[in-house]
Amino acid sequence: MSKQFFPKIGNIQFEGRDSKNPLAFKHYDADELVEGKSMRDHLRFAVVYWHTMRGAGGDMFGWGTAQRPWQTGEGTVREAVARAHAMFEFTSKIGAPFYCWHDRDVAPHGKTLAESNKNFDAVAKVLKQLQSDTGIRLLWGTAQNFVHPRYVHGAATSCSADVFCFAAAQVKKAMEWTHELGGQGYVFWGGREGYSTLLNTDMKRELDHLGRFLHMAVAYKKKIGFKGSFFIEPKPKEPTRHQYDSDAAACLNFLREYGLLEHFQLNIEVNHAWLAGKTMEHELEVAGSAGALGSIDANMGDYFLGWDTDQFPTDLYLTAQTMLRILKYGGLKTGGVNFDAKVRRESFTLEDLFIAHIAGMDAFARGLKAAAAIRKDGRIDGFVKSRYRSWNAGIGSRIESGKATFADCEKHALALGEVKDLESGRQELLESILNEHI
Ligand code: XUL
Ligand code: CO
Repeated sequence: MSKQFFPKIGNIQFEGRDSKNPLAFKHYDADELVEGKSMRDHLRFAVVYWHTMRGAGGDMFGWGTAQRPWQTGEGTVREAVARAHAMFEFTSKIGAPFYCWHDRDVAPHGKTLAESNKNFDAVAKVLKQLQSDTGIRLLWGTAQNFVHPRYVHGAATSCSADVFCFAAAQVKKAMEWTHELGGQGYVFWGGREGYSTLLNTDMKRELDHLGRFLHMAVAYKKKIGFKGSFFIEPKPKEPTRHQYDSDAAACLNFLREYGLLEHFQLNIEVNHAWLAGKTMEHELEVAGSAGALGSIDANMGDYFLGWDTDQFPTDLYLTAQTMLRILKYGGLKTGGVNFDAKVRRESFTLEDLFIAHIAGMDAFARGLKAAAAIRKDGRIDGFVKSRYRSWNAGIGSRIESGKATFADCEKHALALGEVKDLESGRQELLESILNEHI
């Protein structure tokens, strides 16, 4: 083993709920079975390269604060290789089975595309070796098509065809390495695919270009034989004022319109849902009911701040309701619970990286257990089933099966005189049942 970056911290162990050790799991026991499946396999945790390795904790008012000994500031392949070792040491010690990257988190930008590709090849070879040494797998890869100034007007939706080609070349390369590293999926998040003012934007043309771009990606996937899933990650705003993939429904509509639906699923992120004015469970339900629930980016926002704060998900109501939806739709298959989350600027030590992931993993373990208990309890499900019972027979069933007409509905209503058996929605009762399990 090369130089250790976290020499004082060993593998994080499960110590049970009474443990006061900040560097131990209290609830996440990877081997514990929930609904007959291990927590490891339910949750499929992934660590991200960008926040965990690269985030320095800078903000608009101050420099980075984070202690990250692998960040020497050289911007070289040598530095990137050291960072890869730090990443795998961290991911092994925290006990996450997966990790995720953007191409440019892994290796430095070159002066030309050819040089960037060369840098990426050099570091990705090291990733391959580290994956085989540790057994850690790639959940998904993606291309960072938003940092470089050439992407100022977007990537696939840029007004410039030249920029489109750079973006396509980057995705091509990132897909190749995702495939080579056995990635379970590949993510498209529209970093700057959107606009700031319609005064300078031909929106229809930009959307057509995005559709073309994704069709090219589907064709290339087939060409190289990549069998992983394609995921689109909705986000309504930031960096642009209006991002095209604004929420789950908008993404599904876009995919349908451009004939892409069969090739994509969604990667739903909590903070993005909140920025769209939606709950995480709403977004999961929209994706799940369309058969397109692929993966999640686990984090949360702050109700008092209006932007993408990407905090570690520690809210048990959030994790329980997230896991309820995921279990309802049969669990995560090629997706996972990916910590697209960053420690606060004030939490700048190396230890905080572990503590934050432990907090998120324990919160998801509790959420999973609560969701399983709610399902076993059956009162909430039973209530919902019973609420719709008028559709199971008679006029309801004839409407559902497409046999009834407006005239039949009118005849039914006239015969009834008035609706007599409307029942309470019992929101407070259901919330208190949820509380019983949290
Ligand atoms: C940005 C975001 C990205 C994607 C991957 O808000 O969530 O990190 O997850 O490009
Ligand atoms: Co994300």
